[in-house]
Amino acid sequence: MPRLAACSAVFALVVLVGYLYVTEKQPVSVMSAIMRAMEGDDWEIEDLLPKEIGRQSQSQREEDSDDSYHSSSDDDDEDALLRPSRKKLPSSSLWQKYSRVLNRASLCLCAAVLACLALGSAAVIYSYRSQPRPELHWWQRAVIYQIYPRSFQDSNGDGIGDLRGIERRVDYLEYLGVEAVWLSPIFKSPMKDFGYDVSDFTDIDPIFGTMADFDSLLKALHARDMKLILDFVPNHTSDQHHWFVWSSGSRDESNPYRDYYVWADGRDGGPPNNWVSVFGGPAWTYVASRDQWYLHQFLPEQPDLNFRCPDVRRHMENVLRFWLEKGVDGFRLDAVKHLVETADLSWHEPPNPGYVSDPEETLEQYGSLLHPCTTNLEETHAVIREWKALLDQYSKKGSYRFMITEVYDDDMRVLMTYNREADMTFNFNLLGLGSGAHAPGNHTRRLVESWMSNMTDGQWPNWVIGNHDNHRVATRVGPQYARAANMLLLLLPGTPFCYYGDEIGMEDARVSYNDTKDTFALNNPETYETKSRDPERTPMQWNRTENSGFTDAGVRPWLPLHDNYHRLNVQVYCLTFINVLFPQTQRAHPRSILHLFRALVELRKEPTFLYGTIRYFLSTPNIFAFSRTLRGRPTYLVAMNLGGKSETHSYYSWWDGWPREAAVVLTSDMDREGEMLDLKALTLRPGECVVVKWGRAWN
Ligand SMILES: [Ca+2]
Ligand SMILES: [Ca+2]
Repeated sequence: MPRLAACSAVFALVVLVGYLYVTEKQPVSVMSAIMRAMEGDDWEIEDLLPKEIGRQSQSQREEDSDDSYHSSSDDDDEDALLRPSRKKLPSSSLWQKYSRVLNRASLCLCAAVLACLALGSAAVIYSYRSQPRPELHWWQRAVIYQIYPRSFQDSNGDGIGDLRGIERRVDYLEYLGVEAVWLSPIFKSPMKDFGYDVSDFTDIDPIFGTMADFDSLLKALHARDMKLILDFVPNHTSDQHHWFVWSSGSRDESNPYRDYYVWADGRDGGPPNNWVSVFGGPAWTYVASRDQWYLHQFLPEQPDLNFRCPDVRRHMENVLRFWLEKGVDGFRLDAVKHLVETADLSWHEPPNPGYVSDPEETLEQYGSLLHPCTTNLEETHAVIREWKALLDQYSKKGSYRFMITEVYDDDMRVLMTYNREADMTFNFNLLGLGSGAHAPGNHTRRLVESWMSNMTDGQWPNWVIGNHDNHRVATRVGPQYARAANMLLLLLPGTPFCYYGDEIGMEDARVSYNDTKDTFALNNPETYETKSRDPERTPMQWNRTENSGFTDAGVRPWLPLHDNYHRLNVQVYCLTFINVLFPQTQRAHPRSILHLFRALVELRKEPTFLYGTIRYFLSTPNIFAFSRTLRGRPTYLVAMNLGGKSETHSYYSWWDGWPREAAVVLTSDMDREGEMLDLKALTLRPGECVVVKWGRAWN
């Protein structure tokens, strides 16, 4: 619309100037002619015509006068004496007709010019007047902070984080500005997969505390207007869950839990089919008491529930109701694409033609097969839709109950199907973020664009740069790019998910095999370092004291701390000469990554970032730049250099209304705020990201 307005105005001006030019550059005569016409006065064509034509016209009229006007009245003669230069044209003259036509045409033209100017002005005003914006849900406005409970804060000196510890850090969460917290599983569990093997879905594991501790934490978060999202792990239970204990006891019809899990008879002395576990090796384990095999798409200690059994569906719905009644604000649904399997358990899964085997792997790998029998079945989608409907019932009671699903899949159509069924499905595209020499600028644009362009109307985007199953972003992209990665996370359209510690740039710790706790890694001793998820799960680095404030001094934390915790922590002392004399904490240090994160959280509250559209302005092998625009609000340009060398580009664009200079709002090093940057030649250092803005709010 601004472009339409500008075009209208420019068109009007061009027409006006052009018209004035052909009228022998005599704007005064044009205006005076208009005024005379409006006053009903007579006027001459010479006023409007070029001089040659005017002179020709004059001589013609004199000839005509000799021939035809010799009998004009005395009054006319007197009038002619009074106004000798403005003799009337003969009524039959071609020039008179021409003058009338031109007279009317000029009036119409002037009216059109004025109309165009008015239209242009109105369009400009309209385009900059903001329209009412829809009310966003809390999960659309919030920065959601993922806490891995074992590693956030220990309160009782056993070296393992717990609920009371998290409550002790609620002030920190409020300080960060995050408005929702997602807790990885806290339910009763033998911890073979650290809480993702649940033995009681409606009780708290003693390692994390009690139900009273949970109630207290929920109350503390709500008191600060923060929401709590729980992990819901529906695909499987622990093999210690009483359902499985009963189910594996016998296959007699008298056993009420007989069909709670996916049981099948063996084939040729082996498992029922060729299915492989996500963690490697067969997805089936034999149980002698039933003389049958049970399915586990993950660890053998995580038997898959049978979602074709109505009682299982009913029980799992009741689990959701239990926590909803307690006031929990939402759920993250774990591994949902694995929920339902084919009814015929004799089917084999086909080999993956694109799989390249690794000679070091001792177990058959999940990637060696395609998985049409165990993932993304229509019945799975039906279950998810049922749960969404259940949450919607509770949403009507006054607070929205949020649901996000976890699905790792390469097919964007599959992901968008899940995205429509829940409020969102996780967008893991940015886990593929790169840096340095591998064209990370263009690559980042592709990662962002592929999600945004595949969403349909009404869907809401989200972004993840780290979680408990993937190496930390500062390790993946390099510490010098961690700030830019956080800026990308918080300034793209949609909801950002921040993994604990990424706000201070925590890095993967090196965990020896002897210290390794992740069963996935322990099952693959030869390749444990590539498999282990322990490095991204090490304790939160709060300060530089022993154990970094995570647990008491002298206690052995459940995983070793990263040895950089002395210099990289929430309350770090910067060991420069100045700071030795005047110690500063990261919280106090005005340019720390922690302060950058908080500034980003604040900046994200600007309506342009909450509601505005994204436009991909520039991507090169090193640079990714996008703008965020919202009618009636300032426009922002976010430009980052994810490559290995400095690059200078022009970000000026007259056509888009982008100025030559714009004010810096924020930079990754927080050192240029308030400066005016020359957008015609903006240089970005490796890892540098700048946010500039122009325009002003019209409401
Ligand atoms: Ca503890
Ligand atoms: Ca399943």
